[in-house]
Amino acid sequence: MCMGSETPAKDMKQTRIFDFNSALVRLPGRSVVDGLRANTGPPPVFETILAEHASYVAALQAAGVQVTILEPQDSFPDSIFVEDPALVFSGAAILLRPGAPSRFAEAQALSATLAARFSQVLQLEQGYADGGDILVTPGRVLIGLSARTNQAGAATLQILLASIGRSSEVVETPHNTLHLKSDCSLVDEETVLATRELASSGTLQGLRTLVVPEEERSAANALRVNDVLFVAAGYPRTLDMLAKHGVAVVPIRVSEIARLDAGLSCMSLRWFDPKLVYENSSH
Ligand code: CIR
Repeated sequence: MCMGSETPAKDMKQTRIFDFNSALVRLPGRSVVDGLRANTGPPPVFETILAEHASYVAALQAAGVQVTILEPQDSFPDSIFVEDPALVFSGAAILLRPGAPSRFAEAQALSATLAARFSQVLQLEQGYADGGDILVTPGRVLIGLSARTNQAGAATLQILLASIGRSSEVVETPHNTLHLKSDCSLVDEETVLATRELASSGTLQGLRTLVVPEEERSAANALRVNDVLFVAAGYPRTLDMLAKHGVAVVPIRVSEIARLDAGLSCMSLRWFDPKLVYENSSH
């Protein structure tokens, strides 16, 4: 991968919080159709999920990210949503404790994969926390309390984050929302896309908010990767608003994945690996 810069590659570092050169994803297994979901609509179709996942991986690669694709894990129907069992930064990873019983052991299943990629792997030892409840902003890490993330998990996570130099804040997640990031996502260093409910709660203080139209709530889970913002396809007013804001938007179809209460951020773990830049520069 060419990083395209006049800076000597070995000196390159993450300059913005959403500059990523590495990501982990997990292929959906056939059991994905039995994943957790609150909605009562028809179950998702495996082949369509597979196709949506493939487009998502291609979009990450096109955005300049080297993607490691893990084998499916049929024993964990929701294991395609790798964002929930771990939290990663440049150089450090934290294994979380997912709050849904059927997902709890997903963190352990990621342990060796993370140990091979991060010099420091910390482990949450108490309470519960899902990665979907964690929004990393330039100033602080927001940890949303939800049905999956409790006070004990959030407080313990704050200690781990402090140990790797990250300040954090525990916030409320809107009622009836699965995860904090079901309702918001980072657009750029100063701006967050959010539902009206979250935007008016005071939680996002200090950040500019772009509010999604009420009928396009599901568009709030977007994903900023390098110079582009992935947004769920099918939400024209949100796409229009973001284009006017000046960000390069890449619509991605995730309507089948949405049947599992999931969106764009949950299907990957993303980070900047300075070693990868150095290795790539040597050949
Ligand atoms: C679950 O209920 O855990 C999955 N069906 C969806 C997880 C979505 N994760 C995310 O938004 N980070």
